[in-house]
Amino acid sequence: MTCGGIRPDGFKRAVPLKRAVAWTTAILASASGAAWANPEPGQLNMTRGVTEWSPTPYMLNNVVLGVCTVIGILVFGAMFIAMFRFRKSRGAVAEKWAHNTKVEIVWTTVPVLILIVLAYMGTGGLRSFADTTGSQMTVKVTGYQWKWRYDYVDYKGKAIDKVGFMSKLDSRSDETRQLNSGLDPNAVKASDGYNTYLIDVDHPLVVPVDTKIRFVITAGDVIHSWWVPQLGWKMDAIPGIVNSAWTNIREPGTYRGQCAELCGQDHGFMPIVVKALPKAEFEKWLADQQAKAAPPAPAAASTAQAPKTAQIAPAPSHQG
Ligand SMILES: [Cu+2]
Repeated sequence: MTCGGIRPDGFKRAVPLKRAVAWTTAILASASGAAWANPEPGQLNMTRGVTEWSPTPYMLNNVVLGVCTVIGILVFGAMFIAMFRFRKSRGAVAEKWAHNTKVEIVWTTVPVLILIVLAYMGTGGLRSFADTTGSQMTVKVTGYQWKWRYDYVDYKGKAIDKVGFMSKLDSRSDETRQLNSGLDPNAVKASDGYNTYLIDVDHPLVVPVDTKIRFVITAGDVIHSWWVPQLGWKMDAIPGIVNSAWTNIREPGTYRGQCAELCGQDHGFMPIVVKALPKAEFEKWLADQQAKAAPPAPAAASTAQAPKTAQIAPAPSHQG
């Protein structure tokens, strides 16, 4: 508006109709529900996410952005008015007074009150995020150069044994990204036509919806960061430290993310895919995984193992 007042012609030239339409479309798209599924190129605002908690950071972001915008307009508006309307060449003469107690009280008190309100809201958001009590499932996430490992620890109070796997960049993206591969990145697509170049994996993390899931997050080599925007948070994966976080996904779907901590030369090639299934489908998937992990015939396997163990046993007698 200030620019329009000064150079109306220049302002009109600078914002052609086409660009205005494109921006309006982008704003409307990010405000509609369609934008919450996965980040889109040109998306302006952060995503509202798909979980119980993700609207909290979204709301906090919008409030803070609103406050910043209002303050910015007031401060820069006052500054530009002072510079242009009261400039020396127009004959303006500066006042001689230097202090105004009333104004100073107002411009100290108002920002303090704004900060107290923002700190109160932000602390509330962090407290609810830190509370992993009442989780119905635990998944251990381990970051490695340059892949993720997921281990299912428990579900509905029962320990899960031997369900865990590595999750790394899908082979099509990996082949395409090689130097002089000659392959087209735009051709790497999911079945629904979504371009999944560098954001797809061989084994996604499969979780149920409407379940409070606790994540315990660590790393095996350097610091990584596990980040899926639709969950509303990211958490550092640090060797020797176990961080925790939680989520409760409301809508079934495929949610994509990436490592968000510069972790080495292939940092850009360790995406994250979370597949949220309805509970019944997840339980079936979990049962299948447990069946695969179980030894095929327990009795036969244990007797077959026995001689092997026995072969190792003579070692101490060698020393004696
Ligand atoms: Cu990483």
